[in-house]
Amino acid sequence: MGERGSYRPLDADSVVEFVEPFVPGPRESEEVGDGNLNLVFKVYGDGGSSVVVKQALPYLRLAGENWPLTLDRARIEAAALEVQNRFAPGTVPRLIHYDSALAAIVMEHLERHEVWRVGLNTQRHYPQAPAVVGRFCGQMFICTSDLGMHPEERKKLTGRFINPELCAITEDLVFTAPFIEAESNDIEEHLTDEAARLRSDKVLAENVAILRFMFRTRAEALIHGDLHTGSVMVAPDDTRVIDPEFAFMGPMGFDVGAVFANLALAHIAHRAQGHKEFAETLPEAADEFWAAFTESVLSRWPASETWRERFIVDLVNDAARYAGAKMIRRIVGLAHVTDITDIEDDQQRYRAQVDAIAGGRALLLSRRVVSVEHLWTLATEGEA
Ligand code: SR1
Ligand code: MG
Repeated sequence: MGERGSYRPLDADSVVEFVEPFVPGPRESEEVGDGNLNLVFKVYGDGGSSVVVKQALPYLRLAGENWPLTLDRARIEAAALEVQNRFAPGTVPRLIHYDSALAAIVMEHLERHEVWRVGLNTQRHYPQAPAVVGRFCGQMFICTSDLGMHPEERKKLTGRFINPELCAITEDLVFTAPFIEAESNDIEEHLTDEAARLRSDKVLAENVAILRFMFRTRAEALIHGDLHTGSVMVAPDDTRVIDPEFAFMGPMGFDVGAVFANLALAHIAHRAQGHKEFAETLPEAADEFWAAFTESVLSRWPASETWRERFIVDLVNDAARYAGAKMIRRIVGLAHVTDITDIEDDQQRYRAQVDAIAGGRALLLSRRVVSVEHLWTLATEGEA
């Protein structure tokens, strides 16, 4: 198995054969993929051993075979896991094997973990998670940017992470489609007017075009590229960032903005449902994420370099705008978030959707965001 040209989608039987070198038999498998793109199997072997196998399909799982998608994303994910394990050890799953012909990755099975978004939706508190994700970002940004990596090595890294097709998905689904009439948009009927208002706002269109240009051109560091709360696995004593198939050398603010956007969406969703106490844990999570992130960055950067303070303030400002685009796409674009889609009461769901659009819009239209408090107020109150 694994020869060039021998790609075929794995199934419950063939995946068991595929992992033979890594898991002692007898083995059992189950397909558990609930994401938008790939097949994911858990394979259990003798003596309590187990692994996860993630295989790229030649199309987008969410849309079906009429939306073809490169298998190269499995190579990108394996390479990103390797680099993340090197620079941010303990914060991502261990990479066990990558098979290029099958576009499949064998990795550590995080048995005790659940997806952070699922934990947030069910009001389970994981107090360590925000700081681990903050440190993950800080370590990756310093170690893979010109701030911490030799320029020649960084340029080679850039070559390894050319990821045009997955970047194109983001350019389209985050920065373009939600702001125009697009077939891919998924708009609940009661949001027809709000979505039309977004499409007719010329200043918004201008700001989002600038943001898309920044996303396309700022090869600052190896970013995760899709760092929402569904890309984090949590246990009471352990947190791991998963799913780096969108990784490329891009703007740091995009990952930071993704974390803020998803915490803000969780807050807005719980607030709309009257879960006051849990909603109030989310601004704290945002603060903890940011404190760990800045601590991680500043501790690796000599204090004599005074521009580091300016760098951090500029980063919040970038992150605020990216967060705005990300919030809006999760309401009127393709691929919504269960924080909001799972709200069964129509009035509460509508409230959350309208608040998320207002937050996203306020972030995208803001002139200059200089602190996380400012960012959070815009995101969750829709104004400064
Ligand atoms: C078409 S794939 C939809 C979304 O799923 C991923 O998680 C990314 O966020 C992407 O935009
Ligand atoms: Mg993903």
